[in-house]
Amino acid sequence: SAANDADAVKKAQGKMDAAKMALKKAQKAAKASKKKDQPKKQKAGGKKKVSGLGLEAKKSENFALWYSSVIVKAEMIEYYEDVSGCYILRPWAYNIWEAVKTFFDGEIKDLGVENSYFPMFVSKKALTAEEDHVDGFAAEVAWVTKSGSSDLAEPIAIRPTSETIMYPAFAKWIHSHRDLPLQLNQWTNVVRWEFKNPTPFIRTREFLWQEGHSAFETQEEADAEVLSILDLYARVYEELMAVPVIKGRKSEKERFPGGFYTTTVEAFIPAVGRSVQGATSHCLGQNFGKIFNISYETKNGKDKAIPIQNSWGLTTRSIGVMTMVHGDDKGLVLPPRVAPLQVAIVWLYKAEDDKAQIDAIADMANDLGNTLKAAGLRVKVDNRMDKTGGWKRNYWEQKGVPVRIDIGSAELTSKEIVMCRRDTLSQVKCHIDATVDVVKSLMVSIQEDMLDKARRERDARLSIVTTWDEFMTALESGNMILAPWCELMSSEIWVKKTTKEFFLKKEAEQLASKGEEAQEDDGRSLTGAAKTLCIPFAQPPMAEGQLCFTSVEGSPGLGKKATAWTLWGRSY
Ligand code: 86X
Repeated sequence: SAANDADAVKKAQGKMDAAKMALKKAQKAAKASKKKDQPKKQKAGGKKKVSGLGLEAKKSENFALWYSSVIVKAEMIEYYEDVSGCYILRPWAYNIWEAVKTFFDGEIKDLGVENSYFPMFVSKKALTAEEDHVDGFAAEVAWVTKSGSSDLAEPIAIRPTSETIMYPAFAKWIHSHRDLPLQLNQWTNVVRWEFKNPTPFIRTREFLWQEGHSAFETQEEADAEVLSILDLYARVYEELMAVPVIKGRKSEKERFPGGFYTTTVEAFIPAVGRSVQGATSHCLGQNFGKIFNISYETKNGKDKAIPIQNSWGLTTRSIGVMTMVHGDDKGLVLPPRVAPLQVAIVWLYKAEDDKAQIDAIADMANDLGNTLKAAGLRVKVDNRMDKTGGWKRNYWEQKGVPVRIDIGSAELTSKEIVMCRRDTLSQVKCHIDATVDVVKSLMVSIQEDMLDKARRERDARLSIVTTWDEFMTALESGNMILAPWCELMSSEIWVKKTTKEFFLKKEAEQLASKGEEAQEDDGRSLTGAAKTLCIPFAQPPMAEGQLCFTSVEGSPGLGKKATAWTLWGRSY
């Protein structure tokens, strides 16, 4: 049957995933053992080359390998060989998620939102009650079909999102206008069985998120919440993760199908020229309310009305975006607000130092560590005796700790502290008595400078165009594009199709000119269609009579007036 065929295809794909991963693993292992077998090379100047410690690739040369290398070496991710598309979040990553959680959770509570927890299982009947929102996603739903060896009476889905789980309860709780607003949130995992190639944090089959669901009497209240939440999402990205985002509304094609309108924060990864949806805040209107029979008696005591609902979500994808934006060829670079550790103190001694000298150095490092901790900073003194100073420096660099302080004999006598900034790799010096103040102000400047730098890099890759030719040129150089658009869905479909074909053809030509030699996908290839990212809230002025940028022969936008500046790009 067709269902069996589909299952077979899925199985085969799953196997291919597993095979690909096994291959990668084997290649990695081979590389590693080769390295081990090779004698350590001596660099000119007599300095030993740090072997097995550096990243396997440069960000600008092989982005995909660079990224997996960064997240593994920073100890954020452990690959989970058992099930493809799933990854272990190690404490270094989970700590970052907790920082996001602490901030966001506090802010939504101030808005009147309460936390709760709903089951992760949902019947087919409930899941598919609202057809529009399942239509495009049905293939991604994971089902539990057995307990032990016996089939369940009905297969049960694992939540891909919880609208259909929560709203039957909303119907029980909402009777009167006095029951509104109802604003609930939950911090959970969700499962979406995707078949596009998985990328840790960015596209995974299970991920962590918060999902907020609310119901209001008026459209105005719902609109206000959509925007307050979107603002919090922008703050998570910009103020915590130092990643600039563009706020806007999704096009008809890209909005949540079960909803009324969708707002989004969009980020950009300059290294690959790809944009990425940061988080979404939807107004669902009365659509779900009608289907799940949510209604209330209005203030006049006679009429029944259906509340206006919202839903909104932010996921662990944000950690991947931050890593991709800020990481460099030495590893992860963390903004101080979310860094699990803000300062790493490494102490070093020389072969000629005696025990008393070593103890004094260690004491100085630990005393300084305690002073910084007492001032509220997140600090670790690296007291490991089995590792060299060079190894430790490299270790904290790979983990992205914003500031590193090295303490040795020189510092013991001079009482001068050298702080190394992870973001710029530059040094700041001060007397030991000023360390708390200097580190505290460094935290503020690193946070600001990282956002500024990311914003400059993003802005340099944002093209503002008015014609189709300019659009294609900008797209070919991997830029995000702001263009005057007619907002017709047929036009967006046309752009998607045209750009997809263009880049497929180009890629085929490049392959042909290079011969049969297989090309490794290094994550920088410019294939992929362009789509709308959002219609930014911040709209530049539109020239009188401005035509749509797709106003060319063969396009549905031919001769159409532009109604909004719209952001386009290739996305994750
Ligand atoms: C869309 C909508 C919405 C609450 C959010 O974006 C934020 C938090 N939910 C989620 N969406 C689906 O509705 C969906 C449904 C099914 Cl059945 C599925 F398999 C995957 C889905 N993915 C996204």
